Amino acid sequence: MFEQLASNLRKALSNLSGKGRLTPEIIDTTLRDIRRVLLSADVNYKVASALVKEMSEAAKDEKVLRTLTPEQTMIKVVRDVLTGFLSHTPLEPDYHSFQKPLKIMLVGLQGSGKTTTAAKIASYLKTEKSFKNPALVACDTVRPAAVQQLKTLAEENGFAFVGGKESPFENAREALNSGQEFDLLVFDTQGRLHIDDEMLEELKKLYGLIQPNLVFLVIDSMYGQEALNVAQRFNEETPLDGIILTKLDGDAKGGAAISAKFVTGVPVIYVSIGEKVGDFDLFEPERYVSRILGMGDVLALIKKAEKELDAEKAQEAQKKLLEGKFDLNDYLEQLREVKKLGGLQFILDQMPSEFKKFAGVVDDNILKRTEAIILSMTPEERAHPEIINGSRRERIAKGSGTTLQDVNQLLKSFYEMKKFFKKAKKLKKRRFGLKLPF
Ligand SMILES: Nc1nc2c(ncn2[C@@H]2O[C@H](COP(=O)(O)OP(=O)(O)OP(=O)(O)O)[C@@H](O)[C@H]2O)c(=O)[nH]1
Ligand SMILES: [Mg+2]
Repeated sequence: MFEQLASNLRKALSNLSGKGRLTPEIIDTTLRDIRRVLLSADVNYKVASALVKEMSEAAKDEKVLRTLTPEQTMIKVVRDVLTGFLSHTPLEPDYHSFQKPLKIMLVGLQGSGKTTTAAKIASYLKTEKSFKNPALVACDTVRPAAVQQLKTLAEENGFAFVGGKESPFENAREALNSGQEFDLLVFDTQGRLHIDDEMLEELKKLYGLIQPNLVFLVIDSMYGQEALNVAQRFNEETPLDGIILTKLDGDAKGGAAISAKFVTGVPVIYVSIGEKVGDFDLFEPERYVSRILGMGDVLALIKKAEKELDAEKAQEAQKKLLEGKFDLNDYLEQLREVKKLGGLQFILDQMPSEFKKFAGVVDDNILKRTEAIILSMTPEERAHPEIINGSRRERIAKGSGTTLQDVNQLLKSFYEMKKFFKKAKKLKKRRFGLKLPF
């Protein structure tokens, strides 16, 4: 997958090997190469520029991971920026939040892979999301071969098939009104070589009739970023929920995958990587970027360095805590670290029982609010919370969109925690090996 892009990126980064230090000049030269590589992979030029700019800032800021070489540091920067750029949450829709039957409509140009994708997504939802009784519905009835293709796919995979009528509307209606217990309906639609008014008109009508829960645009990645230009038109008639990129097993350059979200405003949710029904996968930016960078060893090393840094930071904070020098800035930083580590509840669960009393204080749901409150304070207030009087508290509550009570509660918890950790200093001496959460 994306062999050319991967090998060119690696080449650009390997120019750094043997360099002792990352100077701004070296960063600029490397990023110029990377920009060229991205453009030659058919990445939209605005996207390439935005990525390189972000990488440049990140690289110049990247002084913390002392254990990494310049080459490894740049790999980390490229990985972080690309991953961040492609990320979206949630990774895929919460399928069970919709009423049954779930209705999915597939749209896209001719030959993009809609019909095969109909079977692929039904199979995916059956195995991964425990849908039990999917039906494939033929709304592309112009060519008899198209109906037969979907029917065969349904039979081969044990799905129901609705497509006996000549009109796509009648087939759609039959599926919607079927007394059968389908929990998933996948509507395959007609594709044209070019997007035209007649096609859009039919899709719009079908959309109105089906009222799908989700519409996926199927895009052939071999067409590069060119293929993305149609998204806007489709989006106007049939509001899109996500993109399915097909034919990633071919020698697609990668541009469509990287540019898709930026150009269309809709994220890539799934990729198709072959003709078989099982050749279908969730698009996970982190995994995808690792694969492009293809440097398993280095990426593992980066992860280790990051962990060491986390451990170093945690130790520093712990020291401050025990010395009673812990302020709201540290508190905020720790909350963020903890969020990264999998949430407070997870950490609390591993703690000795003395810490359980903080369960309320450290509720993960409160984390966001706490962050907002602390960010609404001035630097002086964060460093010296004792100066926060009644009127300042009110201003902070207003600024953070919370209530005075929330602010009071946070400060109270903070003081309690600080007091507790002063005591914990003695406790730590007694209980050798006690690990503090902060
Ligand atoms: N190698 C490869 N081939 C694919 C993939 N997805 C689809 N194809 C092939 O691409 C061709 C077109 O796929 P279809 O599913 O028929 O495309 P479509 O969008 O329904 O086409 P129309 O109905 O003509 O608009 C078929 O030969 C598929 O087997 C993929 O991920 N990899
Ligand atoms: Mg088709």
